[in-house]
Amino acid sequence: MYTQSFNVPDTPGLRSVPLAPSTESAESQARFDNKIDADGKIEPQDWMPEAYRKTLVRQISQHAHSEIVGMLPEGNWISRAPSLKRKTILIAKVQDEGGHGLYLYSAAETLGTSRDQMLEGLHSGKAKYSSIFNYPTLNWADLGVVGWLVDGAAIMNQIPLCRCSYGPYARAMIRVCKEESFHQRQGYEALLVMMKGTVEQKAMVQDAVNRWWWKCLAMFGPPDADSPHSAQAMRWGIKRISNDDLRQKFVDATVPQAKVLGVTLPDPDLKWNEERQHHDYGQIDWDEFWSTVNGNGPCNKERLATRVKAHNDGQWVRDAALAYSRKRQTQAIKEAA
Ligand code: BYC
Repeated sequence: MYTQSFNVPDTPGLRSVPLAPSTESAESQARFDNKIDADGKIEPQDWMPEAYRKTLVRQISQHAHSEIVGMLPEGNWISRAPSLKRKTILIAKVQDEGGHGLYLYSAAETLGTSRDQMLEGLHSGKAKYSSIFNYPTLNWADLGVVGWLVDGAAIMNQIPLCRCSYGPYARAMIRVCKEESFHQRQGYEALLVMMKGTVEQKAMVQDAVNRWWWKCLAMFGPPDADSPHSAQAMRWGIKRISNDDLRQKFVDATVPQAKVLGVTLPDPDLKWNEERQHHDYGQIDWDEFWSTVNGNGPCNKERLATRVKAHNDGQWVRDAALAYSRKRQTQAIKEAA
C-alpha cells in the first residue's frame, strides 16, 4: 500500500520564501544555502542557522513524543487482544513505536538538545505531540482502524521526510517508514477479517471508521494558509510536501481501500472531481483540532499523567544504570593504574 518506493514529486504547494537571514559569517551561510539548493544533506558537525536547528529540534522532538505517547492507546489493548496471534502482533507494533521514539530522540540529540530537556518539554505540557493520540481506543475495531488510517496517515507524512535535508532525521525515517508500512497493513488485514465476520463485527468497524476518519485528516496539520512553519520548512528541505497536498494524497489513496474493505467514509461531500483528478472532501473541524492540540481533547490529561508516571517509575532503572557505569569506570581506572 505505502512503501519505500512511494513516489513523491517535488511540487511545493506553498509560496517560496527567502532563506532566513543569519548573523553568522556570510561564508558559512553561503555554504549551507548551496548545500540546501543542491539538495544535499546537512550533518550534525556542519554549520547551520540557529533557526534551522530550532525548527528541527521542535519537529523531531514532537515527532519522538508522538511515537512514545502513541504507544498508549494501543498498549491498553495488549491484554485484551482477541487471539494470541493478534496479541503477538500488537506487542511487536507497540515495541516498534517505542523504538521509533528512541531513534528520533537520538536524531534530535545530535542538534545539541539533551533528552532530559526534550522530556521536560513533554512532561510539562510545553511540547506538542500528535493530536491523534488524545482520542480513546474504545474497542478492538479501533485498533484495526488505528493501524489502517492513523499509521496510513503517518506514512503518507513520513515518506517525504526520508528525503529531509537533515541527515540523521532522514536516515531515521527510512527505518521508521519500513516498520510503519507493516503496521498499516496489519491494521487493514485485521479489519478485513472483521468485515468477513458477524453483523456486529462489521458495525464495529464502521463505527470506528466514523469516529477516526476526520481526526486522521487533521493529523496532517492546519491548512497551508494557516501553517506558520510550512513555507520556511519547505525552503529548507525539511518538509517536501505541504500539509494540504499530503492530506489530499491520503484521501485519494484511502477511498479505494475503503471500497475493498466495504466501509463508508463518513463524509457526504467526498466525491471524485474529474477536473482536479482528486477527491473533493468536506470541512475539517479545526476548532476541535486546536482545542485538542491545546490540551482539551478527551484523553490529553490521562496521556500526560501516564507518561509522567512511567518516567518517574523508571527513575530507579536510570539510577541503577548510572551507578553501574560509575562503578565500571572506577574499576577501569584502578586496573589501568
Ligand atoms: N498534532 O505550521 P505547522 C505516528 C502544530 S507519529 C499536534 O503546519 P509543522 C504514530 C505544529 O506542531 C505522528 N500539533 O507545523 C506513532 C505547530 O505548533 P508549534 C507524528 C500539530 O511542524 C505511534 C502548529 O500546529 N508525526 O503517526 O510545519 C503509533 C502549526 O502547524 C499537528 C510527526 O510528528 C498535529 N496533528 O507541520 C502510530 C511527523 N499538526 O510546534 C502512529 C513529523 C500541526 O509551533 N512532523 N501541529 O507549537 C511533521 O511532519 C510536522 O511537524 C507536522 C506539522 C506536519 C505535524
